[in-house]
Amino acid sequence: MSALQQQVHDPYPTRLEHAITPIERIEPTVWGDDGSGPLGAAELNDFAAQGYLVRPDTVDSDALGPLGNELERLAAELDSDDPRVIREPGGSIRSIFAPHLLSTLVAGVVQLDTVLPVARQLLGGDVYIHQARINLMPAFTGTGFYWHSDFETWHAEDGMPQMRAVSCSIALTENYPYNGSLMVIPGSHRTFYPCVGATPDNHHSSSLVAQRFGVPDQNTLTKAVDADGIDQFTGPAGSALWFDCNLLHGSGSNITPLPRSNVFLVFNSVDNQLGAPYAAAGIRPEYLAARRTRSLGLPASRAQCC
Ligand code: 6CS
Ligand code: FE
Repeated sequence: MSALQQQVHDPYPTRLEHAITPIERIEPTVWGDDGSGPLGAAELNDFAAQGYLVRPDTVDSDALGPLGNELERLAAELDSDDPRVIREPGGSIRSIFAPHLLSTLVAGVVQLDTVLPVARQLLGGDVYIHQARINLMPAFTGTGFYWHSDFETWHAEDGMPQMRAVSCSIALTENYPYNGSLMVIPGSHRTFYPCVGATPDNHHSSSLVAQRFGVPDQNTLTKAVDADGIDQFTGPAGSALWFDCNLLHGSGSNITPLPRSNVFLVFNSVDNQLGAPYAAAGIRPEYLAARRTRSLGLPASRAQCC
């Protein structure tokens, strides 16, 4: 164990030498209640049970054009060797990280009444952006994302202590069943699946294109799917998928002429700040795992004036 790694008891051990029994989730999935935000009791219960929730009309149709243009601007302006730009094996852009710091339009999406209040309600209070990215899943060349739990990576490599983070994936283009849309295993967020294999040094230089460490084995995935099946997030541009940090998800490749561009906003509770990695030798760059954080506070519409 490197000097950086946590010396404290690790409730979610992973990146091990050999397989161990899956671990029942310790934390609640929903931290707020139906009086603390826009989600009603039925939606909160759904999210707690399934680990995800689809919310149509999260971004207005009149904002989608400018956001699409912004994506093209970022893709054109960022240097080809900018580490925040992740490329597909064939060279097309796969992801752009930290778009909320590069674009005021994307930063504005964070503050929408259909976004920030939902994150605050699910996480039970003040939140900040742990990570944001645009996954472009480009036409013909978009390669998939193998099954994984984001929390497994954020715990092992970023030192995220608890399962108290949530992702909001907003479709910027239509998400069809056939253009690489996100698949989830409903209910899988209630179990932590420790993975075998030590984290390679500088792992993110490969994992963001094809993740081979920190992924569940095929036996685990088969059992999870046998038990709970697979759901898929599809819908028009402007729709949002909220999913728990520990929900198993993945996506297939896109061989269609139809890009599946989604912006992913990852909210973390201010009470769940990153520490030393639990299973990695060093910390990851700020654009992957924010450590210089600032609470987003209340939504602009609720901020007390004067
Ligand atoms: O390593 C990460 O943080 C990223 N990797 C994946 C496969 N999903 C979450 C996140 O974008
Ligand atoms: Fe992921």
